[in-house]
Formats: sequence, structure tokens, C-alpha cells
Amino acid sequence: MKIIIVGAGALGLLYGARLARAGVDILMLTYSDNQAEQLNKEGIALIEGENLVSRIPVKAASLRSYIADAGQAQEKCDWIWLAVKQAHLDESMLAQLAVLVKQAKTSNAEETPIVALQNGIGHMDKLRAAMPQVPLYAAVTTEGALRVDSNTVHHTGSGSIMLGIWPRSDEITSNRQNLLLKTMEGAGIEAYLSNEVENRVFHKLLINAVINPLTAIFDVRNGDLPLDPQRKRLMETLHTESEQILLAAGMVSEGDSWQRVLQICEATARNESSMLRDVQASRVTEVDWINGGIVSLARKLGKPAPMNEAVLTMIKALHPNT
Ligand code: KPL
Repeated sequence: MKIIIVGAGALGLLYGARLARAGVDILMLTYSDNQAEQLNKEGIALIEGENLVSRIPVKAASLRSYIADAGQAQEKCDWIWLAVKQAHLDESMLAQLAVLVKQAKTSNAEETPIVALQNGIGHMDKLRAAMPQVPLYAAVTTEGALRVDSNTVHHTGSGSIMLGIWPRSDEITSNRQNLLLKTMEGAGIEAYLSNEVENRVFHKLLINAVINPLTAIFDVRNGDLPLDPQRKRLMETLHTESEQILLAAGMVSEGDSWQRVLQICEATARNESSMLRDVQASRVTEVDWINGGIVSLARKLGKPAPMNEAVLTMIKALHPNT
């Protein structure tokens, strides 16, 4: 099986390393030629637990140079995994992806499916509009991963990945899907195929909408967020507002989601949220697709969203260049 992974951030490197280690033909497509060069030379260094356990060879190229090389049109592939951040999914990236999908078309002329691993909402609609003919899968992962440098990733917590056709489909499982699930199982990756992925996206969004902006605003790790009573009150208010909007947008309740937020803070207590890491590194955050996504849903539904608007404004004010 051949998989192209677009984006070599924490998740791209983590899945690239684990799948390549299990014998999958992995090609990492990066932003920069430097990162691709380093990956080709040194492979991916995967840290599991406290120790560097393996250095895994992978092939890599920059996305720009790969699609510009007409010779690549011969290289078919079975799946394209999209592991770039929402902020990078702009017009130029969508146009490059459309070229990549054309080049990757399998020999029996089937379109190569895209698996999208982004946080937040909005990306699936953008992908659908840009590539109406391409099968799309949304993926929600609970794996913990931290990129240490351009070819080193730390697997900080085990989780699973749920994949689902987008928009929802009750279609019978195909050979291609079964093969992917088997391949992931062989790589030690816990993976599920589900037609409930939209609900998973909403539930992950709810968790990220509470933990991510508040950890970034207060500059605290996930476990420290609910320890202070005032911060906990803000978490709870943000949670209640977000949950009500998401339920009105079609999310199906799965028990006590406030307790779930607290459990995740505890389970990831030593972690910095991805938004806190982004603001610390002056990178563009995903706030527009997390709290901004909830504000847009609220507007469509004619509901107020003052807490989501407030954290959106604060993240932008605190870090104007993100
Ligand atoms: O998904 C996360 C993130 O940081 O984006 C949480 C669940 C908050 C864990 O850090």
C-alpha cells in the first residue's frame, strides 16, 4: 500500500513513522525543501515513552516540487492523508491538492481518497467545493503527538483514530477501506471506520473550544486549567454555550460532556494544548476554525455566542500575528 502524507507536523510525522515502520510505502510531502531533505537523509525519529526508540526511513519531497515534476504522474497511490493545519488549507494549498489528486489517480482510474485530519470545522466543506469528485474522509484522532524538530516526533499519549466518509454515507465497506484498517492494525494503530464521524468532529470541537483558547489565554498546561476556581467557571460557561450551539447544529449528546472536558484535562495534564504551543511559537492558531467555527454556526442558527466571541477576540488581541 502506498500513502502520501501531506504535512509533516506532529500528526503527519507520527502516522508516517508508524505506518512506514510496518512496511507501508510512505511519501511525506512537506512545505520546505529543507525538511524534505532532512527526512530523506535521516528518516523520522520517533520517541515513544521517554526514549528515542526508532529512526524510520521515509521518502520525502516538498509538495511544490513534487507536483511540478511531471514524472511523478506515473506514481500512483492508494490514499492521501492531509495533515496540515486548517490555517494552511488556503486557495493555493487546495489548488496544489487538486493537482496531486490527479497525479495520484490509481491505475483503475478510481479517484484517490483524501483523509483529512484537521481540528475544528469548515475544512471538509472547503475540500468538497474544491474537489467535488474526490472521495473525502474526515478523521478524528485522540493520539497525543508533539513535534520536537523537523524530523523528530514524540508520541505523548496513545489514542485511536476514527475515519468516516464525508458527508455521512451508509455505504457497505469497500476493499480499499478494509485494507487501510488492516494496515493500520498491523502498524499498531487503533482505527475505526464509522458513519458517526460528524458527531465525533462536533464532540472534539467542543473539547477544543473550551481547553485550547483558555490554556492559551492563561498560559497554563491542560491539567492546571480547572485547578483555579475562576478559570474553571470560565471553562464551564464556555462549555455550556458551545454545547448548546453544537446541539442545535445537530450534535448528538453522548453523556456528560462537561465531565469529559475535565477528564481530558486530567488525562493530558502535563500537555500544553496545541493552541498554547502555537501562540508560544507565534504560529497561526486554529482559533478561527474552533471558536470561530462555533460563532459561525451560532450566527446561522440565530443564537448568541458571547463567550466564543470573547475568546476569539482575546486570542487575536494577545497574539495579533496569529
Ligand atoms: O486536542 C487537544 C489540543 O491540544 O488540540 C487537547 C485535547 C486539548 C489536548 O491537548
